[in-house]
Amino acid sequence: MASKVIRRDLLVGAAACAGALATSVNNGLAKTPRTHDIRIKSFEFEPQTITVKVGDTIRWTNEDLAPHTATAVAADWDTGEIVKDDARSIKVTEGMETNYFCAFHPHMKGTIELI
Ligand SMILES: [Cu+2]
Repeated sequence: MASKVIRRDLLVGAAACAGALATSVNNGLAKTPRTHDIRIKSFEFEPQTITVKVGDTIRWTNEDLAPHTATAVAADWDTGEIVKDDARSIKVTEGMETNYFCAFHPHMKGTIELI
């Protein structure tokens, strides 16, 4: 019993060290890719507008019973169908279309602000 507790503490300590190291390394770089989460809930993208940088990842998670997509208006990217409780990610690339909608429910719209 006691050894298990100690082992868990060591793991937490190691994870904290790795996190601190990653932070200090990243501070020296201009770009730190981020993952931006968008919830699809009640037939809306939430948040509807997000601000991202090239290299970041956008992840849509569907909390509705109905399936949805995040599809670029110019059709240059598409998550494909996202069923309930599933998530799909798209990596932000230079010049990608920033307006998107749901292919099944075109009134659902979202905007990506690329900086
Ligand atoms: Cu939809």
